[in-house]
Amino acid sequence: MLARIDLRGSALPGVRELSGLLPRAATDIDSVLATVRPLCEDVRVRGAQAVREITARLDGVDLEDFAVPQDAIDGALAGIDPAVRAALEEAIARVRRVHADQARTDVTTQVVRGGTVTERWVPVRRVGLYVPGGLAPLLSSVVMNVVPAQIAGVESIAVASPPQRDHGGLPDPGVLAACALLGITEVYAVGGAQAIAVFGYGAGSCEPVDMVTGPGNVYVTAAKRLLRGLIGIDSEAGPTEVAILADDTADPAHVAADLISQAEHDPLAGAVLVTSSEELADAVLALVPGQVAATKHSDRITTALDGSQSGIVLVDDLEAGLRVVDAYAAEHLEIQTRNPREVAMRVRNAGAVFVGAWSPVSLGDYCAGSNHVLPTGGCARHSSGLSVQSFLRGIHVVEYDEQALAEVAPHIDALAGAEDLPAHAAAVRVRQRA
Ligand code: HSO
Ligand code: ZN
Repeated sequence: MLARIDLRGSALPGVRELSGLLPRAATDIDSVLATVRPLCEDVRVRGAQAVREITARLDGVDLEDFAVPQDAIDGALAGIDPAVRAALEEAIARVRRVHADQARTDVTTQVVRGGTVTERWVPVRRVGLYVPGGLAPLLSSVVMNVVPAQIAGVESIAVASPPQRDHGGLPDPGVLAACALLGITEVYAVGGAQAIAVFGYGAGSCEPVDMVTGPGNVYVTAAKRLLRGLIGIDSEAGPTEVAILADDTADPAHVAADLISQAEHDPLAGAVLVTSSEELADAVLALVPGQVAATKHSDRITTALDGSQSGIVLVDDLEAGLRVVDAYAAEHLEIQTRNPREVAMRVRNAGAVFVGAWSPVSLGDYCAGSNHVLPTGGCARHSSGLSVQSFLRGIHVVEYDEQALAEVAPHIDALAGAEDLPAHAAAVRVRQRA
């Protein structure tokens, strides 16, 4: 349970070597591509009939039409537990508040007299959101994907989620209720790689989309990789992970609970504590078995915490701890140290940072207002979580008048000459009066 990695006593290695020493799941997308490719191809060629057969084979459900009828969406909302409805409404309101501040406005830069470049922010027209149903029906992910897309101005949003045998072949009712609350009327009961293929190629009543977002298992991720280019994707999400940077002021019961909370997602989930306090490490290790035993999904949590992707990293001091968490680039990073806000502001690499004792990862998963679709597997070194920006494209609109072009023409001439592209220069020269 939670292996120890002791990095104390000698200078830390460079970032690359350091990240090799840290626990992390290795997901092999390539190995499932061979399975996923023919399946996607089948959906492309045979459309709805292929979807029906694949769904019968993989989900054990025979659906004449995988489009979810509106009355099923409305019915799910009517039947939802009022406490869950209230929680979804609160989550939607908070996520909207934060994401409204991400809206972009067009900016025009006057480069020279008579020459402007305007950056137009234009939403993607049609987006498909995938909501997994496997180990947990992630209704909160509906909120995290739909809200930024709506604020960006995406005009057409479709949701796909696996059919559930015990719900008459419909997606999870909580997922449908979340769609209803967000005004989503186009929902498909289709899961896995086949859902991504439906979005990419179109099938049945589902028109092709321009972009697919949302988490999923390794098959979903492989399908996203295959179709990338034809469609845009948010990211190739790997198993979820949390890192906690803590000192001796952290409460070990909080630390243990937060490590366990993310381990609950997946046997491959990563939970990593980075600390300079041996006492804290010992206390957390002592608390984890009891907390795990007391929780519902103790099997997969145990697998996750025992796995080589989880562990406790001991460091000499906070500075070393910061270097370690930057090298790890966690999807979620909690700071449970003295002056946690100051420490948080020094972090370079993390998908989202949770500051102090009262901001656990679970808050961000549901109700902080932040987005929970975040870069995994170290991608936080170069990528951000899902946002309004994810659904926008910046289009430069270039407008020069005759005089402004004439003034810069010699420079274009020189650069085109240096690149041995004389037709480029000629396209400017042909516009110049003799
Ligand atoms: N922790 C997950 C999101 C989630 N948690 C959904 C619960 N439901 C990835 O950020
Ligand atoms: Zn979570």
